[in-house]
Amino acid sequence: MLMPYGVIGDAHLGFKAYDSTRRTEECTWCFEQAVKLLYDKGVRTILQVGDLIDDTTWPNWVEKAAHAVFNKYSDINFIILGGNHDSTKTYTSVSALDVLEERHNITIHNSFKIEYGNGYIAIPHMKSQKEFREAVLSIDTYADMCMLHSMTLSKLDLGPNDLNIDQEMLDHLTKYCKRIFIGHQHSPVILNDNVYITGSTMELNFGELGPRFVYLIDDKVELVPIPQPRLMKRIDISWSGVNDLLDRLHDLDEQCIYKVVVNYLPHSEYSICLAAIDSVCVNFKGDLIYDLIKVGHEEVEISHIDANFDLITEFKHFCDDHKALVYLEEAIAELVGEEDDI
Ligand SMILES: [Mn+2]
Repeated sequence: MLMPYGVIGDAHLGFKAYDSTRRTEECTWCFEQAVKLLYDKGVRTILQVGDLIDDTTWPNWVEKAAHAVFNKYSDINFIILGGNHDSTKTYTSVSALDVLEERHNITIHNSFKIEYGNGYIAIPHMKSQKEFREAVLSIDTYADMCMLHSMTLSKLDLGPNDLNIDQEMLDHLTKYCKRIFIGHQHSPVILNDNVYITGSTMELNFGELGPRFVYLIDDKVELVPIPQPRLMKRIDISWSGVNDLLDRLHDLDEQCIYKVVVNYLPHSEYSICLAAIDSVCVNFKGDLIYDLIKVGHEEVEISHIDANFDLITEFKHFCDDHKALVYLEEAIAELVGEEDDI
């Protein structure tokens, strides 16, 4: 691989949010900015770490816009990894990603197994955590860089769509690859000098806000911020009537995307709040989503979930704490005894 080269994170081209075509367009705009930033620094090889496209298919107009970028930068060699969004989910049909390979300046790695390129290792999205883990631990070839698409050191109980690289896998990869770039998580994180979670090219939701970067790799790694077309802002309001709500939302900036969260809303005033906020939405030319939280349903902020617990043990503790439930426990034990396959 020729130095310098660049790395770009999840682009999610065709991203659909808030029923906003404007936001979908901005997604392609951010991707183009990312390419341009690297191009202007002399980069002619760009690796993209998965989820270039938001789905296995994309609207015609998004496809055209993406091709316009690839045409404009036709002397860039794009090396693109299959992510969980754009790999062929049914494993039989063709993904829009695979069709992109017909372009002269694009190489796609989307075969559900490890592929070795010129100076790099590509680990695309795979069908199971087991295959992913075995594949990573089987690597015995040295490379300048490795790209993959997964959660990193996650303690979450992952769904079939999420792969996870654990510490053992990461240690193994680090032995063979000088630099590791990981796509999938949308907020960028530098784990150490060698391991980068790239983050997406655009802020995609209110849970993952913050700056976005492209990565310029020469002797060292330089992070270059990607400009964002619109700010995403969250407004928290404790309900104290319609007038107060309308007051707080009267001068919204069209250059922002808002999430309005109304808390402590009495059940009896839900309808009037809904009507008020709908009237704000109708008159606002930007994008706004809202969450109306009734009294007794306060939003729980989850910053960390450790799913390493045993459900039966937890249930036993629960029963111990609630003596009245002891009969239920016995009843369940009896049932389990009767039917082995429960
Ligand atoms: Mn992903």
